[in-house]
Amino acid sequence: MNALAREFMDQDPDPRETREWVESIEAVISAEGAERAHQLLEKLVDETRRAGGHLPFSPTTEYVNTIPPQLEAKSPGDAAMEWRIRCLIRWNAMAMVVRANRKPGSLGGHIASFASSATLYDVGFNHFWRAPSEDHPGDLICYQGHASPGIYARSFLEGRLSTEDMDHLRIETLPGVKGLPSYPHPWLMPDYWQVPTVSMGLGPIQAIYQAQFMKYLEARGLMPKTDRKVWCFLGDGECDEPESLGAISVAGREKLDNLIFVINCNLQRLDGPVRGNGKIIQELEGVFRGAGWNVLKLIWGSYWDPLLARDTTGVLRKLMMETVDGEYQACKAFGGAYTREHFFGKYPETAAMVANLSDEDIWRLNRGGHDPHKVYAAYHAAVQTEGMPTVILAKTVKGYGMGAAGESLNIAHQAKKMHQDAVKIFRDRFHIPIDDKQLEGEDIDSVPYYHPGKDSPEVQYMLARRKELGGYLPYRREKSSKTLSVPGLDTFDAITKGTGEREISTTMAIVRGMNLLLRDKEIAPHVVPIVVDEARTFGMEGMFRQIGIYAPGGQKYRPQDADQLLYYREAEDGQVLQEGISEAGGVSAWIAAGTSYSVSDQPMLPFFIFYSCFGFRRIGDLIWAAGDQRTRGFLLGATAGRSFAGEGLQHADGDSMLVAGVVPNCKAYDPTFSYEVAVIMQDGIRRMLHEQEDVFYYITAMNENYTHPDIPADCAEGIIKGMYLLKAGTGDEGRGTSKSKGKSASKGKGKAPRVQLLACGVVLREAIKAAELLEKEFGVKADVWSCPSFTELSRDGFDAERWNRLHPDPKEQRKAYVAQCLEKHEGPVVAATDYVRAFADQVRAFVPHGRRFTVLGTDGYGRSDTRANLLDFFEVNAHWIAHAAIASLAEEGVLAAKDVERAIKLWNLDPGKPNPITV
Ligand SMILES: Cc1ncc(C[n+]2csc(CCOP(=O)(O)OP(=O)(O)O)c2C)c(N)n1
Ligand SMILES: [Mg+2]
Repeated sequence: MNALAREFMDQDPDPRETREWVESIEAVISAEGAERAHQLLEKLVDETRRAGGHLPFSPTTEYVNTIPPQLEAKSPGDAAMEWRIRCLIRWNAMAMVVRANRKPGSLGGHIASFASSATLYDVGFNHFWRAPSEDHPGDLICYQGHASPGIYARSFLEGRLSTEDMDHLRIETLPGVKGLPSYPHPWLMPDYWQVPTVSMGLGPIQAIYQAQFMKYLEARGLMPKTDRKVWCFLGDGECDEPESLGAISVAGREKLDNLIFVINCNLQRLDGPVRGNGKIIQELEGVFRGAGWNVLKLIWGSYWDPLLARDTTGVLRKLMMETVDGEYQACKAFGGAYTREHFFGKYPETAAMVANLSDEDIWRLNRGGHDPHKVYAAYHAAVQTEGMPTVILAKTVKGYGMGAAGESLNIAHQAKKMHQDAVKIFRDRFHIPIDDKQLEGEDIDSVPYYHPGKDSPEVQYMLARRKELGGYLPYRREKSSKTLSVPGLDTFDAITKGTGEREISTTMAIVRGMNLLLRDKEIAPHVVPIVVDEARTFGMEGMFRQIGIYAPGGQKYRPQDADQLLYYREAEDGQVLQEGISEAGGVSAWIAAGTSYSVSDQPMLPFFIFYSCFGFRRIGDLIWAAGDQRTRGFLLGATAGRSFAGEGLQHADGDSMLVAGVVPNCKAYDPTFSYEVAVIMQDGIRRMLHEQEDVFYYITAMNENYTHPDIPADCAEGIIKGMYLLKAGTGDEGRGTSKSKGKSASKGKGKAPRVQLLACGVVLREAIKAAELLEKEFGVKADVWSCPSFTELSRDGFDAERWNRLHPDPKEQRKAYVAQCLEKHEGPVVAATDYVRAFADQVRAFVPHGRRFTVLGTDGYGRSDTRANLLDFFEVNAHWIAHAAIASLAEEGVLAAKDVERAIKLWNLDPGKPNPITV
């Protein structure tokens, strides 16, 4: 809206006429209801627009609750009882953190966040959230990570956690001790936490795709249709993360009415106010409404209702709208008298409204998120909403109840210590029956936990509520009740057999592998191919027609290519998840599918294929979250490696294999031949679906086309462990006597010089060529090892090394697999990959003692060119590998410096060429 239009809108040239219109609509509301009034207004707006009045209407509404008091659903609960329970939970959550910080080491933890959201959680636990049971698949709750002390405190009252457990907050390394992670980590509490959330933004984006996947399972007939929901709690500061809001339009577009966001708008983040000079609730209202969400503002508690009812002129509402969050925060920090003067005092009318209230009364005017009645009404409306997701914007006070120790103070987030005076005030405020004597001193014992006993009415009430709602929460299912039988390697015959003359890429081999699975009756329905607008790039468009693209509501248009065999088929029960250009969305969908065995007791087999450069590098944190929550499935990094001939620079991934290797339960492979792909896939499916191991796979796929040999005998175990002998250097005849041109600086007769070449991915084929060159030009015999996983090799090696340090008895000593392989094959070792040197260098320590180890890799910025030129530029092609082999033989004294010089000349290597990492 331009300034002129705004001015026009702000002035009222004819208040009488305005009044008449308002009265008319009031009459409609009282006679026919608000919906009819809404309908009439829409009609009027349409008419105005048709006449050229294209003024946009505000996406925001007044700064008051969306649900008016007369439409609030009433809670069936015992309000007094629930208040007492909440007080106990608040106390124990505070005690947990304060005690942890009175121990040596001051272990940290958070009080203020849960203090602001206690009511939001309690109403959910008492009335809305269903645990999985025979009658219901259960809701999925994403808790705001640093509110976890409050969740533990509830479990403590329920008897699920003991006093000792509570005292083990952030003590997670003591043997035999069940430590409680300060944030939700399924890895550490696998029967409790479901979704790791505290990396800000990851909770919300995961919640959206979990909700999408629940609908997907229903649409495909894999789960019955139910009213289960995904509830996601997030902070108002957290909304600044792109991941928090970046996918909300997906939820709006797909009408995910099984999704509810509760944003705890305590107006503060870590450093200070979220929007000191604005209003975060209004901002979020506009954003979510624009994305097609049902927005429920929950700003004011019941004590405000009489004041708002008396606000016939709208001046209080105007004041509410004008006041910025920084000022609202100050009101809660400085109390009733301050609020009277600085807030209500702004206008005589509002000052008059509170003239009869004491400062105490003004202080008690509560915010919506602290009023269980209002929270209940909002939740009730949210679960009834059809056709759109709901966001509840709940206004709260950060550090509620902490008084001078943190309430509404800028330092609230990090306040984890409370002195005894503050502890006593907290006790009084929440009526905890602990007497002063017990609170003497400043040690751990002077902040005791309080449990009223398992037979107390409070605990009995809590247990009864949870029984009614299907059981305890949080709860995480560790294993699915269903175990799928796994196809044998013979299922993959089509890719374990060689391709003959036909040239294909490993990407094609992987896609073929997926297609073979889609023919397996038992596994097929569980396969979830996930793409982010790159299906065609990777040759997966055949799946569009074959199994369809999931489209809630089905395909409502005739696709442009409808007359073709492989047309773009969208379907309500489509199997492919097409997430558009969003790797964060794709991986979140993959997490949802890969945790479905736990969330829905429905094991699935997701394959998420993406440009490898946009994987670990771009969405690495989500992949860590996937590992933490024991996601099972395949990540496929396509167009992998630095020598990918495409777009250059950051498109050229030279690091994903290295980064994948640091995620503990990620098995990372860089296969070269289609049979290697088959072996890895088959074993992965066995481990994940049959053994139900909590691992996931990262497999790279190349777009380079070449012929693939038949699977050699007995290679499967080596492939899985990370290396096997692919081609032994032939014969053992005397040096210089073979096809070599006798030019080597041979030092006497004897065995031919020998080297070991280790490689993977596209570079393995260069190593094979290098072996031929070495033999032909220098009479050097090279054994070529295919190493699909340097990562697995290094993990095995470090494990053996550690074992040996701890078990010095020679009889108990273990040998790293790399050493076992190489010790029977002599000569220096050269490893080369299409990744940074550090990747293959991981196995250096396990190369048998005294053997020279040279690593070639592709360190540096990527660039575009042909594959051949890139391999040359990064010094990992056959010539550079062969040259490195000659140089290492020379260093060992087996060959001479002039052999190295000859190699340089022979293969046109430029000694003056700058190191690729510098250019
Ligand atoms: C990605 C990420 N960046 C930073 C942090 C550190 N951090 C933890 S809590 C917090 C403030 C959270 O504020 P808000 O979202 O408003 O939550 P509140 O505690 O106020 O409910 C920050 C910055 C984090 N956990 N994750
Ligand atoms: Mg906040």
